[in-house]
Amino acid sequence: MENITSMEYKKIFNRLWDAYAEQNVSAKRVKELFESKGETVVNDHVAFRTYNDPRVNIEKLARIFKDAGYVEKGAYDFEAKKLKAKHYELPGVEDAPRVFISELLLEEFSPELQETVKKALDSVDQKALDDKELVFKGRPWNPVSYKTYEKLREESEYAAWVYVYGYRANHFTVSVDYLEHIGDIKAVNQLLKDNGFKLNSSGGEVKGTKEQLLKQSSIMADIIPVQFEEGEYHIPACYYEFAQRFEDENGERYSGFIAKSADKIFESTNYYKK
Ligand code: OOG
Ligand code: NI
Repeated sequence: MENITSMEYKKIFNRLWDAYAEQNVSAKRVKELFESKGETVVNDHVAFRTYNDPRVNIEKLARIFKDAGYVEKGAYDFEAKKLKAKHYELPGVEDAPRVFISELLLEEFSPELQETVKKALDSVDQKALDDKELVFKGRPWNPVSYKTYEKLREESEYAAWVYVYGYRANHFTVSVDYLEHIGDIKAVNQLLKDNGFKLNSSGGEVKGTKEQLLKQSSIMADIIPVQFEEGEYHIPACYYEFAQRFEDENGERYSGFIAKSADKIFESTNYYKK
């Protein structure tokens, strides 16, 4: 049944997709590649990143989705990367994308990193951060320094990514289960490689197993020009992910995330040589 709530989510994701696809040409090209094979692309999930400062934490980013009917489903810990995450679903709407939001645990980093993030957040009008539309706002603080970006990267690639890109979809994820012609995640990966896309191979090109009920892969983030105080630099932006889910012994399709696989997927925004 299409009710007002189930329409609202479509508007949110269309808006997020437009900004994401414009900035990250590879994602758009991959979607077009799949469509040229007669596929309709359905999103398994869309992911966001943030810091755990109460002004911008997971709960803050989740509001717009909760208001559209989403409910919290799973919570995850990433000890090595010092991150936490939650995922949300829209009950009763089978093909609505899940929402995956992670946050960096600031208190586990150096006083310098904490100070950098605090300064950025302090420079923004609190009203702008309170806006439910924060997920569309990109980076609310300006300008950014390349030197600071590099400094943050020494401690956390994630911290540096959020510092530059702020609030936007970090990645969309194609649901392999809805593909009618491209059989499985291995076939997806082969097609991507044949067309010159660079896979994230950290921990293997396919993360997860049938036994874990979730297999995932991703292409490395596009490297795009970003304007810093010191001038323009090319750095990794957003990536595109692929997910194949399996049914458990009761015939129920798994709907959560696998922390061990996710840990490697995060690295899709790391630097790499072209
Ligand atoms: C999230 C990485 C984890 C997944 O599907 O397991 C993830 C990120 O890169 O922000 O997306
Ligand atoms: Ni993901």
